[in-house]
Amino acid sequence: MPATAAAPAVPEGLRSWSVAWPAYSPVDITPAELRADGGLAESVREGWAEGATDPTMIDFAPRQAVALLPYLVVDGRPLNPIGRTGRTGRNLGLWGENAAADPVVIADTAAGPHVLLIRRSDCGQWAFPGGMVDPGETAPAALVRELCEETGVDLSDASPVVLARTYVDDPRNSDQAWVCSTVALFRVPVPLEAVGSDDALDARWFPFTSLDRLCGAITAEGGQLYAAHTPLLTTAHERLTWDEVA
Ligand code: RP5
Repeated sequence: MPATAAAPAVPEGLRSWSVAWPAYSPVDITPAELRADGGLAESVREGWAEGATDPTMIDFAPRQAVALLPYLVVDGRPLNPIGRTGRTGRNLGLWGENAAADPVVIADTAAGPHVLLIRRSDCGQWAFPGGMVDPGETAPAALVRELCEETGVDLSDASPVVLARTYVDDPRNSDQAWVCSTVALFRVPVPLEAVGSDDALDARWFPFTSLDRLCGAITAEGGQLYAAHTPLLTTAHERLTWDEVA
């Protein structure tokens, strides 16, 4: 993940696009490799990102029709459905919504539930072994592909439970490009062997009797939880608690 410039804080009352804010001046987070004046780097031409440097050249109607979260397009520009972020431009593969898939893999051990996380190579933080849904791919297929690519764990025969289709507060989000994810729960009886690979530096099972316990285990070894996944972990833990009492 290329470094993102510090964005000006957006006061809660000015977040909505329906509130006028003439002085709004978001910081442009487009990295050099996605800029027209950077000539579009080789990696872009090879396909990790779409080549358009101007979102107004894109027909968003087909994308809006399949978006996880509805969004508006005004003057040819897609508008982040949660409102102003303080950042403009694009630091993701697509303008508008970038669909991700995040597998929450839980091992039900005698010592309580453990969750499988990977250490991201871009920021070094611990996160779900998720990733972007490829063009033409379904979210269920992306869930098992990303899990297998990043940890070596193959759960292609499992039947996951979808926990959420939700916005992700990814640090690469801007007013015109953002991440939404299909988050699904996989339960396995024992911690399966997991090895960090692809863009994961490491893969590890962490105790998940509570979010505090998980954070404690991560910080005890000098690590950090990927903050954008905290709300997703909360949802997952609520589901585990619900399954226990149901
Ligand atoms: C997060 O980034 C998503 O929740 C998903 O885990 C991940 C997708 O981006 P890459 O890992 O492909 O960079 O926003």
